[in-house]
Amino acid sequence: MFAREHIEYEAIDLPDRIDLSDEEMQSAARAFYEKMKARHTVRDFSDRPVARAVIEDCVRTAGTAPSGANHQPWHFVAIADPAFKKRIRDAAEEEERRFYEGGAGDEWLKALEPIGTNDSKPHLEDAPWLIVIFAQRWGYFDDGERFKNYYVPESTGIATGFLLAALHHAGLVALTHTPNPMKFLNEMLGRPDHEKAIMIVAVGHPRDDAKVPKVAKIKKPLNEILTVAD
Ligand code: IYR
Repeated sequence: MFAREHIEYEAIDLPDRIDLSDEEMQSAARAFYEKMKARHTVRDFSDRPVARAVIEDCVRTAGTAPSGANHQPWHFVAIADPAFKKRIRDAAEEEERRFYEGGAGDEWLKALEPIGTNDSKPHLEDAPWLIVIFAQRWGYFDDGERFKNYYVPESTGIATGFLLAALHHAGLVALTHTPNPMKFLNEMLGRPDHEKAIMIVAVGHPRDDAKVPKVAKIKKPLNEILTVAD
């Protein structure tokens, strides 16, 4: 996407300035916390469809994330085609069988016990959409010359966070899924070798009887996650 004329520094006035009073700021911060606190990772999806335009806007939001040198080293593949979803499920379950049969090692499997995961991944077919996030090790100028990307895991991680927040804000639920290894996704989705799949996000509406692991709702208190020097 980068043309060479975009690689010189030019400043513009800050657009979209937000000017809240201290009180408004406090209530905005609290309201957003309350909103995000109500996000749950859900694996039981209903068959209610989700419009493509909603997925597109959520990916647009992900694409606004900050990134190393603004290279935006990500690509999203959104899949609704049932045949495609089945192929992804079959391949992911094959990987997962190896993982849960011991490939993960005892400590990792023990850590997953309270989450209740196993090698069965019906959500990869049940969810109306799967969004696969690819991280790009390098990019290309318009003229085809290759350039290096920086802070790729950090940048794609932030974009994925934006995506999850956008999906939640749109009233959807999601499940982050990380089959290991994920190389099969490049071939299946026709993505080039310099891209690395980092996550599959299953997206949709929760089933009426959807459950979440009880422990998932225990979040560390602020004094454990924040140290203040003021
Ligand atoms: N990739 C596996 C295992 C897994 C790993 C972690 I760390 C989790 O928090 C949950 C699952 C799977 O998706 O089941």
